[in-house]
Amino acid sequence: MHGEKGEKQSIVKNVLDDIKVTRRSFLIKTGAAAGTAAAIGGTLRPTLKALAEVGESSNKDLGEWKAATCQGCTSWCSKQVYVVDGRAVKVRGNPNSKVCVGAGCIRSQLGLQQVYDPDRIKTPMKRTNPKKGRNEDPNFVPISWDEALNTIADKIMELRKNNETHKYMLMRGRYSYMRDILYDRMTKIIGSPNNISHSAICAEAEKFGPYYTEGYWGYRQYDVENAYYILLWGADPLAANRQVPFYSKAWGNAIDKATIAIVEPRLSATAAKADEWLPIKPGEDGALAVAISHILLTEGLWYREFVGDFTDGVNRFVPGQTVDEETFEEKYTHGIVKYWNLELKDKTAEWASGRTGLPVEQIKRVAIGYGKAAPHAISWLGGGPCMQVRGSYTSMAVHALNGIVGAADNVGGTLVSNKEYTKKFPKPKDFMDDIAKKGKKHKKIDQRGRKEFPCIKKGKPGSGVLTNNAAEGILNADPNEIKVAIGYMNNFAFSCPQPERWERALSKIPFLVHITTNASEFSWFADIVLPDTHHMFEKWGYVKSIANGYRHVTLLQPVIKPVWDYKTDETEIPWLIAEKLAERGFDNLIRHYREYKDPETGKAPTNEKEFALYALKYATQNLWDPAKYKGGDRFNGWEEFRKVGVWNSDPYPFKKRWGKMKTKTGKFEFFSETLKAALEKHAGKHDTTVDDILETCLYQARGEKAFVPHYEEPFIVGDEKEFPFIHVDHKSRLNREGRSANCTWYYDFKDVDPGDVIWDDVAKINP
Ligand SMILES: Nc1nc2c(c(=O)[nH]1)N[C@H]1C(S)=C(S)[C@@H](COP(=O)(O)OP(=O)(O)OC[C@H]3O[C@@H](n4cnc5c(=O)[nH]c(N)nc54)[C@H](O)[C@@H]3O)O[C@H]1N2
Ligand SMILES: Nc1nc2c(c(=O)[nH]1)N[C@H]1C(S)=C(S)[C@@H](COP(=O)(O)OP(=O)(O)OC[C@H]3O[C@@H](n4cnc5c(=O)[nH]c(N)nc54)[C@H](O)[C@@H]3O)O[C@H]1N2
Ligand code: SF4
Ligand SMILES: [Mo]
Repeated sequence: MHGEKGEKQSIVKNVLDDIKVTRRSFLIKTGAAAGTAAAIGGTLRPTLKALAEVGESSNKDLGEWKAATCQGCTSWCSKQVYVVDGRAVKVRGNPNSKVCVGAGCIRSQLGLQQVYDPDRIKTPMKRTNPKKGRNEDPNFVPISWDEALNTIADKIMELRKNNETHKYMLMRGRYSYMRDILYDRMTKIIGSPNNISHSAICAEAEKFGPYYTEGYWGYRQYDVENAYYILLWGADPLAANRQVPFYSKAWGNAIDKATIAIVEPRLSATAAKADEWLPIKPGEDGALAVAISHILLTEGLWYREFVGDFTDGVNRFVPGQTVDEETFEEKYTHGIVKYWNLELKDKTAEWASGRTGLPVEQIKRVAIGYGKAAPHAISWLGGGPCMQVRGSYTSMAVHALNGIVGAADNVGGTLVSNKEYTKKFPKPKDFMDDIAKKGKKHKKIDQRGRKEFPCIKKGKPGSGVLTNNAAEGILNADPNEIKVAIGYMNNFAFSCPQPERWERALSKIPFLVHITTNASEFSWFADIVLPDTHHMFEKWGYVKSIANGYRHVTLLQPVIKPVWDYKTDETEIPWLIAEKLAERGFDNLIRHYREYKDPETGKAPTNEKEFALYALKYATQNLWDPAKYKGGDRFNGWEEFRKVGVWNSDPYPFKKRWGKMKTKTGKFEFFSETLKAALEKHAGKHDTTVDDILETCLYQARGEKAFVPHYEEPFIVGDEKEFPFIHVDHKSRLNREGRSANCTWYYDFKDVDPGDVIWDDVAKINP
């Protein structure tokens, strides 16, 4: 961590040299999509070479490019799949997407191995060993779809008969926007509050900062091509994070134009190509962010057109001294002086250097470089620095930099999502009977909203999910036991911290269903496993994504001949369950689903396949129906949209949100009135003070500091004497979230990540 500067530079240089030489020689041979695969390893291994060298011209007559969508990560790229005789043979970026700009990603190719994985689950299965546990073989045996669905419907009916529908639970991992059919509507109409998503193990804290400063809860996009400084915090957009294809394509120009600095304990792919690598001590990002803010203010580098100025133009931000709020007139921001007084005035580079292990000169150089590039200076927050205990305030401090330099909503800055016009599915209310209404009123199994769990998503206490704590709720039957549960496209016994706790929790659920393509750690505890379609090649659905100043809505479509009898998690399976429930005298769900009519013919669906298609046409109608046109790309109708596969929004309206941000004040809040209101509301619900809430939640701030971005010491678990390392993990360039581990190419090309070797696992230690 504290190595000599020269040492660090030579490491960077070596990696850089490796990448340059092999990448160039590689590019001569093949296209860019598979480019990085051979970049660091140097040699081209046969499988991928074969794939890459099948040029478009050589097999033009054999097959057809069909529009599809990849969900290998949350980039949610629009793709095209080359299909020959009903079989997918290769994948490329969809040139029709303004978000992906036709660019590719090496990880998408692994989808081919996933869909034809000989280890895929081919038929429904049931457990024959009633005992559950890590060392208990479930002894699964194949059963028919009919038997599987009948059993599931019987279990749900039992809950309904006993007035205990709140003991039903739905767990969601990765999803498409068809999710509400299974996740929301089905759970509500059965009568349970317990739909639990994976979001809290994904990126909720990353959304916290942007929300409590500029009122935006969501992923951001970055105008890298117009930026003069790009400061990345634990985000590795050439390998992970979001919109890898777009940023990989744009990065060459970005590097030419902008200074790129990356704050990362690890030498990531992006760090290896950056101007500055700040190998920070893990968990100390908040210290660096407030020190940079301190320097921006003392050096007079804030962006006056956004933040405003001292009324007499004299800079009173002097280290250690408080400033009179009356002397500063703000424009589109709120509370810059309060932020200074409450937090920044003592947070010097020297102080931050002691916490972060970074040299004082580097902190100053980066701060000044960043400030001089204002307003075209991006502060780009990834999950690493904030998806940890006390990470919310780090998230605010890092995002607040965008406010100080006026990069929020600005050219060369950080942007929110463009408008899109998809429709919500029909409302469930009329189909919820008294049992359902009563069941739904129970508290959620993840215990959100309790005093120790504010979960203040979008300013509403108790509204955010607490994924990992659901295990605790299940184990302690608190607020109630869970008797019947369904999980889909998730693997909480693997993807959640302390997965062993999930193994115990899942063992305790008397009846568990897993809807999945492959048997995973989660499936091991299931009573019934249902074989699911693969999202990229076999499913109807849609997702939305942003980059390049656009938003796209891209279609998931069945583009290949199915090899086995799979059914789709978010549409077909809930329909089939609804049919079985109707056979048992409870037809509310199927009556609800029949409302999802084909907008072209007005026909109600009569089977699961029609339902999947009509539901998608229903949700996307405003995008493809010329009579409903609202903006963005225009289509003649469904068929054209389906062929093109993607709708693009209008271009980004820069600065439209200045003064109209969705915060309490409408401004970019350094003193967050929005957070203050949320915390006070939560404290009020528990008849206590905000300070007491902070103490209960293990935060260090007290008083008004709780409402400004600020430094909190990292919460490190374990004894430093016993284990003098801090563990940090990251996403490999080949990780399709938790879903590529069964692909041989994953191991064959593992060395695309700096420092990795093929067919092995590597621990990297920061020198
Ligand atoms: N150590 C560590 N843990 C992490 C992370 C990390 O970086 N490091 N990242 C976190 C993040 S950001 C996230 S979002 C979560 C993700 O964690 P989860 O939401 O739990 O998702 P995955 O682990 O990707 O597991 C998905 C499962 O779905 C199944 N599956 C695979 N393909 C398909 C398909 O096409 N359809 C369906 N229905 N099922 C499929 C497989 O059984 C697979 O195991 O993990 C989190 N956990
Ligand atoms: N290749 C690939 N890309 C993906 C995914 C994938 O599975 N594979 N999954 C997608 C998903 S679901 C999500 S949510 C996004 C998340 O993408 P990111 O937001 O980029 O999050 P992570 O990859 O979890 O972590 C980012 C980086 O944080 C670093 N890090 C860890 N601790 C610290 C710290 O204390 N300080 C700093 N500064 N850095 C730290 C890690 O080294 C890692 O490189 O990625 C998406 N993109
Ligand atoms: S793996 Fe991620 S970045 Fe790559 S194509 Fe799929 S969604 Fe896009
Ligand atoms: Mo995620």
